[in-house]
Amino acid sequence: MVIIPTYNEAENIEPLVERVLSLVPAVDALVVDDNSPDGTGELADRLSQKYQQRLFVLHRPEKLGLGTAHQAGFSWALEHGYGQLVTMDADFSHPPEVIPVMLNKLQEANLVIGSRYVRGGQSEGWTLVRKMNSWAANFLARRLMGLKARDCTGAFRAYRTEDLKIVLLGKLRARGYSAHLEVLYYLERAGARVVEVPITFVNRQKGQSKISGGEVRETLKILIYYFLFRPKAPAARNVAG
Ligand SMILES: Nc1nc2c(ncn2[C@@H]2O[C@H](COP(=O)(O)OP(=O)(O)OP(=O)(O)O)[C@@H](O)[C@H]2O)c(=O)[nH]1
Ligand SMILES: [Mg+2]
Repeated sequence: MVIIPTYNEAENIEPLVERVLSLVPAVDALVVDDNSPDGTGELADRLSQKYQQRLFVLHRPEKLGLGTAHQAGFSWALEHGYGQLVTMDADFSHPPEVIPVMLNKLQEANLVIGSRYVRGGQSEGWTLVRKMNSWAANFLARRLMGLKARDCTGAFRAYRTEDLKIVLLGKLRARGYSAHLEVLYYLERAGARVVEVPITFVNRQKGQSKISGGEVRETLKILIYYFLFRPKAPAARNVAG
């Protein structure tokens, strides 16, 4: 199941879903839309008529954050019996052609990250400021939260659904982007095998960024909380077994 959270992605959602579903016949997709004012949710509904039993749409009443959108997708996929999950942005920054590589690597890992910060990975079309922000967030996540992965902030990931039970126990504090850090934190703490595959992250061509000052503040709070308290993984279960 490929989980695609959307907020105002009317220009992207149709071509992205078409590309993912045609490129990877083995996957289904779930759009998690937060009542986008630009009609992304209705577009996805219409598309789901065309791709019955392959494309599903979860509608939430308002913009509730990227982190909780992923969690809603995780719960939905668990309930519907999917064994492997991919999360990706709707704006083509995450190259769909890497999904089969990630799913292949997931055979021998608990988590596969589509990574900008391993050899062969890169970001294209980013300003220097944006690069520095991303670099700083990853530096601080590794230093303050003790994370081991190189790309801790990216949302292009493949998970085993089973492992996500440990992060779905209401322990995540963030509503927004920084929930990616928390999920990675708990998986690493539980002994997850994390593999990173290089991607070229392409800056969005259409639509607008949803990153806000609020996201930056929440990220700082998360970094400080995990630095100070180093919470244990919510379940005793070790995912590495
Ligand atoms: N459902 C839902 N989706 C969201 C929310 N915020 C962002 N998204 C989606 O999450 C993905 C990432 O958001 P972006 O705005 O692309 O964030 P970004 O990639 O860091 O920023 P850009 O580089 O400017 O694109 C996109 O598919 C958004 O539509 C939200 O509150 N709810
Ligand atoms: Mg984006």
